[in-house]
Amino acid sequence: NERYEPQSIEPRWQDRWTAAHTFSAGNRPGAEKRYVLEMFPYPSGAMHMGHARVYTIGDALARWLRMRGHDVLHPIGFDALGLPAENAALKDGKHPAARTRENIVSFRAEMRSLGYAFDWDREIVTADPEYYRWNQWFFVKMLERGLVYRRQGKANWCTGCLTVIANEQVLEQDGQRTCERCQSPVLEKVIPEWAFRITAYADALLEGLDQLGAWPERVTTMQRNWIGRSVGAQVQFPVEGTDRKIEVFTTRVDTIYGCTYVVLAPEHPLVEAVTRPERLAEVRAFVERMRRTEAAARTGEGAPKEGVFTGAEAVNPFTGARVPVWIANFVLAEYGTGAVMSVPAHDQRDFEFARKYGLPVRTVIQPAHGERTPPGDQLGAATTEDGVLADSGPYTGLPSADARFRMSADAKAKGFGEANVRYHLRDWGFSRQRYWGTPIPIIYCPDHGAVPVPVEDLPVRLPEQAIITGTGEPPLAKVPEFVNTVCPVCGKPARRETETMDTFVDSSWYYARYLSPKDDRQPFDPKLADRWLPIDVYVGGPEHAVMHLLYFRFWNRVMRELGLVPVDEPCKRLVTQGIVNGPDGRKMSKRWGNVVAPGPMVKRFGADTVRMFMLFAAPPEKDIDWSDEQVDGLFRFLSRVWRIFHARHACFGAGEAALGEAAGAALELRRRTHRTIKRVTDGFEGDLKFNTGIAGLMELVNDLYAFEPASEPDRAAVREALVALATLLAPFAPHVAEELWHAVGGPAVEGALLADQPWPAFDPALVAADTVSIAVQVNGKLRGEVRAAAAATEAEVRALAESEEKVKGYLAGKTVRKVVYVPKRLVNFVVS
Ligand code: ANZ
Repeated sequence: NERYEPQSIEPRWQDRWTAAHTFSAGNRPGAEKRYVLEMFPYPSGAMHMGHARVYTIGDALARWLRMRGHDVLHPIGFDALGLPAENAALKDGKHPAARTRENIVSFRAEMRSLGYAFDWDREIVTADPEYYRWNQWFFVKMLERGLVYRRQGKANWCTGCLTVIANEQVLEQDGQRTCERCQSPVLEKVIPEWAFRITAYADALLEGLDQLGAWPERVTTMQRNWIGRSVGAQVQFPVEGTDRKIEVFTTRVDTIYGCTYVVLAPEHPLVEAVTRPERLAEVRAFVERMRRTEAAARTGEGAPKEGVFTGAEAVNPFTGARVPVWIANFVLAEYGTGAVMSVPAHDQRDFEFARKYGLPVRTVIQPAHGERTPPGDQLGAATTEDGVLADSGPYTGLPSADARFRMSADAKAKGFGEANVRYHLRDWGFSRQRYWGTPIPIIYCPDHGAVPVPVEDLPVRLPEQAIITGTGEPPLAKVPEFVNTVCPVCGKPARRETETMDTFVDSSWYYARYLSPKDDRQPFDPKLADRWLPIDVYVGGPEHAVMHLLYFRFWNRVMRELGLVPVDEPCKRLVTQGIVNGPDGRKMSKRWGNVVAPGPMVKRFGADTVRMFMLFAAPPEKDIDWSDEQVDGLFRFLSRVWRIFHARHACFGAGEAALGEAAGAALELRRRTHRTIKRVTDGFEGDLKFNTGIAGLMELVNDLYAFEPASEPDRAAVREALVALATLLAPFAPHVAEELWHAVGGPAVEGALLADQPWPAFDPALVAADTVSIAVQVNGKLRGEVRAAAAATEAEVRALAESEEKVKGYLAGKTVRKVVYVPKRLVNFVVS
């Protein structure tokens, strides 16, 4: 066929790969393993361009690694449980199970049509009881280890989703707290909930980041900040006239001589106890008002500082000074001890508050060099840097860091404080008052309390016939057949837990389930984990930096303690891909009417063109704009590739033996071929730069068009270029690559597939820095030719020429009288 018609060739190769089980993991037992994973899709809607991009990136890599001889695991599955499917059900009444089933069918078809090299035999769907059963199993194991507990927690209540959501799912912007999923306001609500003790791993997760050198720094930094380790001290301030003590957490105990007041969070348990009777009414009114104000509006940077005096005084244990006790909006009950010592001279928030309420400001830190900080009453803003202590009793003159160390030790010795470490990371509350999730395997017995379901009895199945109301009451509570059960301990009537698990539980360990997806005795086979883990390359969106990517690191550590996995960190290298915007440069969205779906594009241009666009538009990390012209350009490129194979079919039979004789333009073509092999290979190693590799292929194709073969060595050079071109295209445009590789006579063996072939090696000599051919004359007559580096010196060229076989004879026994040298052109020996 003269015309490139992807629609007529692509399905054929997809069938061939499937029939041959080409992408089954484990079929190269002797080879080094590589585990390439893309974040699995959430099938709440149809496949979009963002999916096409992430899977194309991972696929190119997986295909390339196979060609490099590795045993590659490249699985796929569906993250099927969770809120979006349930929210959609509220709108149109379609059962989430039916919706996800349908969407999965269309996802599979689209993924197949894009030619992804997935090992489909390992597909998992988290909504299957065979999968979520193991979520429940992990829950029970973690409960046994004290890593799961029930708490009376302040939870983030989404007013749209009507369920609790994790801290990580709350967006904070301009003093507004909204749900990342539905953009509704998020309120705080006190409710009982189940939580994972991820904070027990705070240090481990922090230290583990040091092993993740191949993760984008942006992501590790976000995780570091999210864990938020603060080294400081806890100090107790006795409250005058009572036996109560206010304990504060500070990272700057070196400033304590400048403490001029103490502040409690409005929710602090001591508020009522310390407030003087005459101030109680005012304090209560303030506290009540703060309860109704969203946390972000209270504590955001720009939020006005507000407070109320309790009438009480506390004693600074270092100085004996009495300072007033206030309550203020900017102190959080959940962080530290819920109380702070305020040092307005050296903390900006405290400074603004002090100025507003006329509280004293005392400078106690001076810069080590340079201009002195004025006394408190003349300060325009807090000076927050470390320095040298001033007006600080026995500590005066010490540098801040030394002072912190000594003061913590002294506090400890005197019994009013100690050094302390605090984290911003909170435990992971994972109870959801929703239907479409893993049922939490707990039974409430009147006599035995919360009893875990014995692991033999798992799974606790999600009933099909739940009524999804969206009222905030768990839908499972309205299914009596589900709720009513018996206590596993005593057999008396009991009730099941009706909450379900956060969908992030599903994605916390799915990468390990792929190892033995049908295992019904254990979550996965630990022996296979020994072979396949960690994930070598994980591709997914940067928006998962602190949710999924932190949870799965946590879960992996728990799995290691359970003896299931051999490594602390689940994933060596992370690639975070950029967004695919619409042609107008805006994020694709129904709202802008700029959505381009992959399905119709594949129908129109073929999968190979869509894949090429995804990889050529920019390196994986960068955002790209969908561009019809560029897509069209890539289609034209593949058509050009197609036509040059047809135009040069006379070269297909050329023997390799003639390659060595290629000279002149044919040699230049060979050099281009080998340089292209190097360039495409480099694009896979180190930083992923598929785009420059593809640009190299374009140049190679141009050179092929420009070269008319006339001799057997010429034809051999063309054939070499064509075979390389097809092979190098294989990770990017695998269908057309197979087709052309077979055409040029690639397969040495019947039934061979390009996808299985070794990746080509380049000849370093042909790749070396530019060379030039230099004519060698003896007494003005052409006697030979040498190739030298373009940058070679006269002496080097002369040495090369003298050792050239054909020239040697003319020089033998003669005396060289003179050498004429024209750089990059000619060397002439004048002899007698
Ligand atoms: C006195 C002080 C003086 C502070 C100074 C800072 C500068 P990170 O680094 O985030 O851990 N703080 C402590 N608990 C708080 C709470 N529950 N709500 C609001 N603020 C709280 O921050 C620790 C610092 O934040 C602590 O150190 C405390 O203020 C404040 F020149 O104590 B500092």
